[in-house]
Amino acid sequence: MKVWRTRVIALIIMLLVAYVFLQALPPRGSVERGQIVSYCTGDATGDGTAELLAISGRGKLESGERHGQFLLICDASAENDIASLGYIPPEKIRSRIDLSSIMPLKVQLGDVNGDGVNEVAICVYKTAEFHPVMAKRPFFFDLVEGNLIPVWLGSRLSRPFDDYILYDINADSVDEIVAIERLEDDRRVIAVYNWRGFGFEMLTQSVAFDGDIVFDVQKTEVEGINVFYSSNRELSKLCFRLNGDNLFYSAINIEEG
Ligand SMILES: [Ca+2]
Ligand SMILES: [Ca+2]
Repeated sequence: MKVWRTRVIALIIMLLVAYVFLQALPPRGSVERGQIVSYCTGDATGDGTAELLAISGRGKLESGERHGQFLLICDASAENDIASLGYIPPEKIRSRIDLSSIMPLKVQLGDVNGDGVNEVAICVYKTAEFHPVMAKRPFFFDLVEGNLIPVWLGSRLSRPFDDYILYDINADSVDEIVAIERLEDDRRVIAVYNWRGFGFEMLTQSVAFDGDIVFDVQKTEVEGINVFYSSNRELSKLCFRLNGDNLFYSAINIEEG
């Protein structure tokens, strides 16, 4: 009798452990944090409510940079789920667009043409008709009824770029493209582009830098384009601002840790 009681208690404990374990697993159809390559939130459709846009997938470029396969259109509240649960639950995913043929690396929202509605900016990795090598290219779409409608599928900017953000640097309520570009001698410049109705035209660019530049992705109180610059094992933070048509920067040294 005693043996049976012990076995029953052991079985109940095992079932409880299994139940707790299954509860902790993401439900079927959810997208885990590790599968999210890039995401942003904002009003992607111009209806006054925010969405969360995410690129999901497990691809990797030769450089080690991650790329995805899908663009997910989700409820904006999915941002909290990514932080608290570690995944986007299936009921928050409204649609899933297959972009595997253009290898998406990054998704951003910004109004680059000044019509008051955000465009969906997707950095893709692909060849172009007149530039048949694999490279990062800036694509812009409108999101209409769950479909991506091309606005401008750029084959390139002025030079190969490492990364770009959308930022209204001249405070005219229209976002500019701000790109970290590579010169032929491998130095970097920050270049700013404006929409001109048929494409983007360079507004201004910075001096050239001997070293690596990456955007500071933390939202900071400092107005301007904030980047980290590392050169000769020294790390500094640079903040770029426009003065007239010229791009100036101030620098703060940071202890490299
Ligand atoms: Ca727009
Ligand atoms: Ca602007």
